[in-house]
Amino acid sequence: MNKYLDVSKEVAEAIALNRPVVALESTIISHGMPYPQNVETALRVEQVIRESGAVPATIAIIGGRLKAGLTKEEIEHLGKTGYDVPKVSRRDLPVILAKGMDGATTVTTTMIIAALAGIKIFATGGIGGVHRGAETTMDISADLEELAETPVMVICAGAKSILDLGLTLEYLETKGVPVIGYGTEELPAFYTGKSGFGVDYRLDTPKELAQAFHVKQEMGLKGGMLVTNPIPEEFSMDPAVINKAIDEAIDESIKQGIHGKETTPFLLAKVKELTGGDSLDSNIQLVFNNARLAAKTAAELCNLEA
Ligand code: PSU
Ligand code: MN
Repeated sequence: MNKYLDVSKEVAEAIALNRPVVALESTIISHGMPYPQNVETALRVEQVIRESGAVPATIAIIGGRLKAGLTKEEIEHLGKTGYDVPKVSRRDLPVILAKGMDGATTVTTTMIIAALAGIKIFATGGIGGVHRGAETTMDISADLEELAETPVMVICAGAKSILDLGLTLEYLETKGVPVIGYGTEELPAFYTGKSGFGVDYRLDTPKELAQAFHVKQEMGLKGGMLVTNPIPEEFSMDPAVINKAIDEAIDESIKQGIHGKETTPFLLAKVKELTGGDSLDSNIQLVFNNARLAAKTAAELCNLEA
């Protein structure tokens, strides 16, 4: 066990008994949604995972300790503190731990901590990727490098078109990360099921997802797998409305000179503001949808590993 890692009793027992566990990230709590919807969603998504037969492991850094499995109080603390909790990516880990600070984990650091704890399936909303204009800014999320390195399956609703989705797919191809569409041949674009870009493979059942991941592990190929699960039709947004908001948010971020780790949280908040909260409802629903698929896939993976 890593010396900086604390795994909650419930999560440790489930792992030891080969029972399904699903990792959840905490930047979505502190930086991805406003309070109190962030805390409500974080607690409800844990409930959804339990109802689907798995144990949730929400991941964060508390007092300089890597945590897999948070208490309700810890989730509330992260949600209430919001932007004042540092957003922690791979490069931030050493200093945050050395100083004994709290941190919200992104997809990158949630994958790192999940892998240290022995958790293989992780559900979230959207991942980071290659930003629009990256050819000059070089703003490419560390999430993509992590998917190339760390053996965790990330189940998301694709990526928001705050990113350059075409370049994000090219980057993942170069890095050898399989991009799977769950029940679709088209990469979902978070708020809508349609991006106009194709995925690498379409798989249609949790068992097929687990089998593909299992083969990758048995082969000893490093890195994870990206599963993109379209938002349910009834919660998907009008592409014209959401794309207009995204374009405006990006213009505003350029005008204000936003850069680095602030970019993604700024764009997420701005899009929410411009769409009057409709995007938040969609965001919450797609997280639940991903959590259900992750729980079922984790159960199938346990069967294969038994
Ligand atoms: N995209 C979303 N919601 C999020 C994030 C991204 O739609 O909450 C968060 C995730 O934690 C992701 C991180 O890992 O932002 C990526 O940040 P950056 O682009 O700075 O790498
Ligand atoms: Mn960035």
